[in-house]
Order: sequence, then C-alpha cells, then structure tokens
Amino acid sequence: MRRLSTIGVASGLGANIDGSEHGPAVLMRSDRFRQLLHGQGVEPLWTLVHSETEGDRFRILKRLFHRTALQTHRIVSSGNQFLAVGGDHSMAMGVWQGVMSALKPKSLGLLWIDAHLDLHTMETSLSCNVHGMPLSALLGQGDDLLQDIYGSEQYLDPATVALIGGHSYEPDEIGLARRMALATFDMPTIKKSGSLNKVMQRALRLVAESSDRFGISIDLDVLDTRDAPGVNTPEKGGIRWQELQQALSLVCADSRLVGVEIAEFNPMLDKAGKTQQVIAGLIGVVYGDSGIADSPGFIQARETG
Ligand SMILES: [Mn+2]
Repeated sequence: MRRLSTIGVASGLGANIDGSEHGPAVLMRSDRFRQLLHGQGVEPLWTLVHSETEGDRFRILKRLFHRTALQTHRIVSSGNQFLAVGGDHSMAMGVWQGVMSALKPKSLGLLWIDAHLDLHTMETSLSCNVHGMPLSALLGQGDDLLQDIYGSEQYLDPATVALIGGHSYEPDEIGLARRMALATFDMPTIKKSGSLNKVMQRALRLVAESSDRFGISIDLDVLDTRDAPGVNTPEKGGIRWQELQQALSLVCADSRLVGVEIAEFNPMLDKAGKTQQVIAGLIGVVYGDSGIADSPGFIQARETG
C-alpha cells in the first residue's frame, strides 16, 4: 500500500468567512474520498494543522503558516510529494515557504491556478483579508505587516511563476504582475487557445526553464460556480472541472512535481456536495494512477446516479 502525505490546513482566518476551517475534516471523513483512495491501494496519512481560536488574527495566521511550513519542509526533505488541502488560500504562504526551505534557493516553480491573482498587500487591499495576498508575500513583495505575517525570507523567483485562469482582479494587482513580468494565462487566453491542457503544458514548460521542481496551487474559485459553488469568493465564468481534471492529469504525472495545494473549499457554502465531489476527483488525479486520471466517470456516476 502506498502512503500519501496529506496535510489539512484547518483555517478560514485569511478569508474572514466561516466555513473553510472545516474543509479538511469534511473531506477526510467523506466516504467518497475514502473509497477513492481505497480503490487505489493508498493509505492517506493526514496531518491536520489547526489555527488557534483566540487572539489577534494576524498573529494566529503567522504561527499557522510557520507550523504548516514545518510540515511541507519535512515531507519534501524526505523526498516525498504532498497534497495540502485547505483552508483558505492564505495557507499558501506556509505551504510554499516550507517547500522552498527544503529545496535549493530559487529552484521552485509554481503554477498558480486561481480566478484571482492574490497579489494584494495590506496597502492595496480594502478588506485586508490575507487570502488575497499570498502570492505577493511569496514573491517578497509584501509591505511590512504582510512580510511579518509571512515570516520567512524564502521567496519565489518571478521567472518561475505562472498565473493560470485569472478572471477577477484589480488594477494594483495587475500593476504588480506587470512589474514582476509574471507569466499570465488568463481566462480569455485559455478560451482563445481552446484547451486548458495546452495552456497548462505551455505554462509548465516556461516555469521549468528556470526551476528544477514545481508545485501546483489550486484555488477552487477558478472553477465554474456550477461545478464548485462551495468556495469563499465565487466568480462566474471559470474553468469546468473536467477541463481542470484532464489538464492536471498530465502535469501531475511529471516527476518534477513536488506537491499540490487545493484551497478555499468552504463546506458551509457547498450545494448538494458538488464541490466535495469535484475535490475528490481532483485528489484522485493528484495521487491516482493513470486508471483514475483517465476515468472521470467516478464523479459522473455520482452526479447522474
Ligand atoms: Mn486564491
């Protein structure tokens, strides 16, 4: 039986909406998820990282990111891959700083699959919700407060980052993306190419030119709200889950993959377990053998049954 390192980051503090803190536990307990892994001879090893409940939100998040980073550092140092399930997307600050600290400097590439750019800082964000800022922090572009919450001096090289699926962003974020010359494959670009698969391959080739290993960060709000309604900040006009599943199956089979993050699941906002089904399907691809990757019927059977 294969053993998988799966980390659940049980916090919604970065979104400031109730619900995401329950995401990992809801998935962990779900029959669908257990059946999926059981069928593949996989033993999921869950480590849950909980956020504290009392005190200053930013202090709590800082400690949460530190504890999350220790987990991904440990897994990557031991040569294993990981899946990190959230939790709101601010968790990325912990997940990827831990990965960077375990790899050679500047050797990590990142495919950031998200409806948003997550390039806000405390100075540009109206809400001051940290889940809109993780990529700024990871690129070393945080203001003093954001940098303090991030709590690391490990930063991504902008040449190794590709933004995929963006369709809701603000001028300050676009400004930062341009200044850093980040590779951006937004929804219009994906629609024009006619294939997320092709776009993802192109993004990976680009990122891999300047990095040895790569990770994938998926914010579930990149998906069409018909497929994934259970997210903190839904946006219309996203990617259909079948496209994402198919595109992922190729990149996840790449031996340079270090780990995958799936963020922003909010079970309290889910409708008829739809988002949960989609996540189970994505997790199946991340850890699945080609059998699962080729047969999205797992979810279709549930939807029509
Ligand atoms: Mn995000």
